[in-house]
Amino acid sequence: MRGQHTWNEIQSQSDVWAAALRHAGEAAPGIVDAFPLADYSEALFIGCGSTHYLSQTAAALCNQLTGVRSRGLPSSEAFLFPTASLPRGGRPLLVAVSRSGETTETIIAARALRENLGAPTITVGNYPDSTLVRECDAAIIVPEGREQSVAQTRSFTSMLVSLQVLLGTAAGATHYLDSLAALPEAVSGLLSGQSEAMRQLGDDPAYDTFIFLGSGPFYGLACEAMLKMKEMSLSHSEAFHHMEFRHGPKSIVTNRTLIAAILSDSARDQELRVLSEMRDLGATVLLIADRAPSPCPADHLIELGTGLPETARLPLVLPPLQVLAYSRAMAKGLNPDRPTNLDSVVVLEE
Ligand code: F1P
Repeated sequence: MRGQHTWNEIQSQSDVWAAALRHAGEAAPGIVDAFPLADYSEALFIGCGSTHYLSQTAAALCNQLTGVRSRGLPSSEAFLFPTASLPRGGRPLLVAVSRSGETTETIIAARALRENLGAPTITVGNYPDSTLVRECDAAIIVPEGREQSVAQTRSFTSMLVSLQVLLGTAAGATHYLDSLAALPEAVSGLLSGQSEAMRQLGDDPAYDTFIFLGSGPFYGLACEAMLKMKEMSLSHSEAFHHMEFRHGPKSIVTNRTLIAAILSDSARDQELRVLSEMRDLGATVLLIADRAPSPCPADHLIELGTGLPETARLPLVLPPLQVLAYSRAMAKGLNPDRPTNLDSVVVLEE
């Protein structure tokens, strides 16, 4: 049935996150012992498409948890513009994020950094027998996150949970690591409680433009949600940092604009001000918050209610937005399992 794989993959995230916690919990201590972050000039996270956006979130999270300078880059930049993107001195630790472990750009970038900068390479993904797993120094793999669908949903969040465990272990943040154990049950409740509301919102033909707002570690996730909406439903969708949206892009807001906003802890008040202004311009606002603000500048609210800090609750913001994109695609008669023009892995002629 049209979209069946995508729906099942979205709905299976609770079990997949439990598996990610298990696999990453087993692998992370050995990786951190072998490659202590303090030994490197920076942490560099690379990926393509969804995994580029995941790299951006991982870099922000690494900075927050460890204080080690971290950056997220598209894999292509790392080898096509080395002087613009790589350090001249120092030795970075490279984390190559890739569901398949077969994306040519990420393989080339990992080889180049190892050969040119002597960078140790760690890969995070979902396929144990991949080229990246064979060629990298260490790997965290969550096979349970594998998908039939082209668009990443549970694979993405399984890699995010794995990165949270890896970076929490590197930071020695035991309380943070303990808090992650709540994620599988939290996402189970979230999916059963919010999927219908997100299906209805996705079905609503009133919207022709979808804006996703996220700041700090949430920006990469806003970009991923934007990509899901684009890949699955072929809709006009864009992602911005909350405050950046005011500096020009807000000019496109009409009463057919849906803004999905991820509320942080760090910039909560400023983010709420932006949403209030956008509603005055006619936008409809879907707000994802851990606890409901009062007053609440939103037309639709998803209250996560975890009590977890922003660095721990990161993956929870995605499943409702995955359902939103899925429902938009289904409402338009599209098949989210097979997005137009897309392949599950981009393999280039070398
Ligand atoms: C990277 C990627 C995906 C995208 C599509 C094409 O794959 O760009 O992010 O959704 O499937 O490939 P990978 O390196 O994460 O396997």
